[in-house]
Amino acid sequence: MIPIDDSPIVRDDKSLILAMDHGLEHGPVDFEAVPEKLDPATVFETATHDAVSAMAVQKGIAEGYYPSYEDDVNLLLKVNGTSNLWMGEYDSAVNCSVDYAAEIGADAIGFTLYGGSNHEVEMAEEFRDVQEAAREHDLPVVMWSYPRGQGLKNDTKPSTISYATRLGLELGADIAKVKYPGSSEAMAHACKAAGDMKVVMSGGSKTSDYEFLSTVEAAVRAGAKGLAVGRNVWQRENPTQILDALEKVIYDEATADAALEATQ
Ligand code: FBP
Repeated sequence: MIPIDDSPIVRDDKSLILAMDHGLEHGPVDFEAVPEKLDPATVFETATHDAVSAMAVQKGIAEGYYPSYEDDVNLLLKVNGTSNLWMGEYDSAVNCSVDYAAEIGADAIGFTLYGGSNHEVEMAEEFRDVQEAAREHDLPVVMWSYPRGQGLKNDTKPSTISYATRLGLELGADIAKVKYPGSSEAMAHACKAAGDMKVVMSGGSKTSDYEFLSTVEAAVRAGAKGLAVGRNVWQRENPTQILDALEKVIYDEATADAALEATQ
């Protein structure tokens, strides 16, 4: 098993994962304000920025577009995912095997676990297969750890986010991606609950430059090892500018103010 710090998706102990699985998870509606981004190649271009340590996509996008970017982008293949058309209890179909992900050049595997869903047991069993297959290929596993379901009214409650990071550690993820629990203290507890596993913050819907960068700053100060982000980067008019700022906040641990001043 390769230490996670030696993986190409980690740079100086941190990661910045650019996610673009939204066409599946949310549908084309996420691209309405930026219709040119419906072409996945435009987001792969963004992922060639030095700050981006991996791009997270589903199998079909990887097959079609990754071959043109394999020298410049590290591939995180998300092996499960479900559309917004599905109206049942939270669940996620396993759409790609780890063997096939490795064959098409994945540097890491991504998997969503909805702890608390009525389907948690099957999802955890699917994760077991994925995690063990990933170990055989020496591929790190990033868990989208999103507690959700009938019994969970608030999916960003501090105790829920600490439980989410702990689930990642207990089940053998290398990195858990969680939503920001609302304060630096709560994020610090969630990072502690993760033991030696890395925690990255989930981007969320698009906010102002300052609001977004200051939340990332608070998460990094609390011990998060970076960010997995989609809309807050590629829904912007100038994704390069926000990536320049994120590079400073994540890797240099600069403040949001300093990063904005240096990049705008
Ligand atoms: P964002 O930064 O745009 O929130 O993307 C991160 C991500 O985890 C994507 O990988 C995924 O498609 C989306 O969020 C799922 O968001 P949600 O389940 O909260 O609607």
